[in-house]
Amino acid sequence: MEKPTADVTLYLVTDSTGFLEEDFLARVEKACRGGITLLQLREKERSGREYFRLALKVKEIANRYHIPLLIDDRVDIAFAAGADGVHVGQSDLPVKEARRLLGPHKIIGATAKTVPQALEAQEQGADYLGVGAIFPTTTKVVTILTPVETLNQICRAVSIPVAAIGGLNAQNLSILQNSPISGVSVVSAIIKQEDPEKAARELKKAVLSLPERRHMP
Ligand code: TZP
Ligand code: MG
Repeated sequence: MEKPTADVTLYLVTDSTGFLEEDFLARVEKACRGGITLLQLREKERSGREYFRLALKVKEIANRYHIPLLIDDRVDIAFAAGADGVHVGQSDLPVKEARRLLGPHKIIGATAKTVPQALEAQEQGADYLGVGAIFPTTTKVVTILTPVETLNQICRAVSIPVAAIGGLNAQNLSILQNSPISGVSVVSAIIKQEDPEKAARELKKAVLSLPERRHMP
């Protein structure tokens, strides 16, 4: 089994809150059509059973577009649903344990807000890092703002791809002009837009034109 590539260029993190399931799945599919390169199913309110059920449906869509699907927080659900990996935060299982459970062929992403956290995640076998929040966000999350300077220091400290996250959209992306990030991770800027396909396409164009972007992997 080959390990899928963690291309974080345009990384959609989902939030199904407030959408009927059919609409939510249609939005995910539109985002896939719009050119997202990586997808994370992120559910904070659902039971394990419901998270799993939705993961199977989202996996079916992601497969059709050959986009790797990661599951937020839950290694068990990632494994059970046959997802391509997991994204763990600082209060979830350590990267090392997630790696031990999932094996070498799955993608493991980790949240890092400081250089030591970033180095630790890399050392434990993370494939990429999510760093933020860069801007205040309207998505339900427990986070603090990460200065762009810290983001840049993290990028320079590690050799794995870094995705910036938090309140980012095509209009404010220029804040990352001098950042050696590999991509951006967004929720609202795609999933909550009237036309997620168009939103993804436009955002991707903006990401691809960031002058310091590091093309990884
Ligand atoms: N982690 C830091 S900010 C955030 C997460 C999951 C939410 C980002 O959502 P949005 O809507 O792109 O600001
Ligand atoms: Mg998490």
